[in-house]
Amino acid sequence: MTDTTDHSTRHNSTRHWQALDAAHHVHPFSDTVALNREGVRVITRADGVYLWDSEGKRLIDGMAGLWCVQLGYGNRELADAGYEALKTLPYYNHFFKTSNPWTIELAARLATLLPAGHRSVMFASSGSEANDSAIKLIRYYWKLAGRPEKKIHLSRDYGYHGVTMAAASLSGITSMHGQWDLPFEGFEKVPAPYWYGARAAGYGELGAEEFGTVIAQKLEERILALGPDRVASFSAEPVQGAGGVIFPPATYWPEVQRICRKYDVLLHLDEVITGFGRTGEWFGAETYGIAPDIMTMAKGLSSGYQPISAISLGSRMAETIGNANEELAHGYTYSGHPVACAVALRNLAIMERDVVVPRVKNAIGPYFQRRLREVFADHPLVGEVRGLGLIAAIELVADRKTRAFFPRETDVGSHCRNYCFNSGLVMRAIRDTMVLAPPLVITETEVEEIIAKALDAIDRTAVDFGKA
Ligand code: PXG
Repeated sequence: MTDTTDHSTRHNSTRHWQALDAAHHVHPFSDTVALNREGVRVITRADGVYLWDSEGKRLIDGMAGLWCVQLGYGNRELADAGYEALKTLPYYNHFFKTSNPWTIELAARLATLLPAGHRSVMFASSGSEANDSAIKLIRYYWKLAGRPEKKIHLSRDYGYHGVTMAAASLSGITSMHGQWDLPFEGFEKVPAPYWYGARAAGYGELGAEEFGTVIAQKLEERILALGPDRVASFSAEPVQGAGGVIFPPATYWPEVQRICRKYDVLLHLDEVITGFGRTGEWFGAETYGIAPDIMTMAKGLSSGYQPISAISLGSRMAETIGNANEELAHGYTYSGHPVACAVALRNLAIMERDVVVPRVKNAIGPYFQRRLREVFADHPLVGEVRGLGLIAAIELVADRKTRAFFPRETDVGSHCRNYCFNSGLVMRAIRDTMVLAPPLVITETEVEEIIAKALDAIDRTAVDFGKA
């Protein structure tokens, strides 16, 4: 019999939803058996920086969803923009020599915000699709440029670029590969500029600046070993997000750019997390002075209110691909979806009107970073606090002096994360690195609430692991 229940109206039915979820819904990045034993938390509404679950429990969202809700939840203007587009043109495509005003205006507005030379964009619906598209466009570029043998794609350990077959191949988080026999041939990794982990990784006592240069030069060594004629591209996040919130030393990006130019390797910047104000500039490219050949973005483009991503081309790629004189055999049903574009357009307009990005750079970002350091830098369980703008990491370590990590199986990070959830804070654990990336509209009072809850969780964890 068909179930005609309108589930959206069934409030306070946590167990009912948990049972249906367990029976019918497969969760991303989850152990189904373990999850269903525990029962999912059902999030039923959100406003500002807060979420509520079906039991009425309130959580402060220290992760802006999945690093994406720049303007916070419950933004009426974004909802209205989507509703207007839904009523006017809920769907149309760009395949039949057609376009629509929202897609066109979003592309034009992005062109005013993107790094120099980036004047054209292609749309998709997720970060993974954008990165998959970027790899295709890079391969196409080298074919058009008469160098089809350039087919090796370099990226980094701890890189996260998504889950499609190519994006997962680009990713350097090894647990993402085994189940699918990835990476594909031609996807190679170089080390990440993870200075805090340098000693544990056997690099000895290098200072951060020197380490940045040494790691960048590993890229050069790998290009030379593979043969510069075969290397198509280097893909990297300006700041590595899901791999552990890794900030490169100041020496890293200038050296990487020198190397890419020297060997004619295209630089693909993945701005899916760093884009749209996270580090205090519109893009991480500005923060670090990077001039990418191709860039991918998603998440904050619509504050997560609609699934939308974009690939922007620097002048070199745009000119070659734009003048190919043949059909570009790529694009999705939902590329440039009018509703998603309408919401993204309004999101960018609000960010500009309310000077959201300068506030991250000059006011709330510095406040957040200062308070995190004041509260956690000398904590007995904390090895390092690092961050910029509204993204930060707190390393939980076994020994502050030697920078020794806990054995991986101890899973101190998840232990701490569970305390956070119980006290009503969403803070993510990546290995034993506690991570925060709150909505960009967060207030100082809300920052204090996050810090108080995080301190309580880290104090309790310290007691449990004998570090109090
Ligand atoms: N690039 C980067 C830098 C990302 O962070 C993607 C690409 C892929 O985007 P889509 O939209 O296909 O998911 C991401 C996504 C986590 C977590 O646990 C991070 C992401 C996604 C899911 C979980 O930190 N980042």
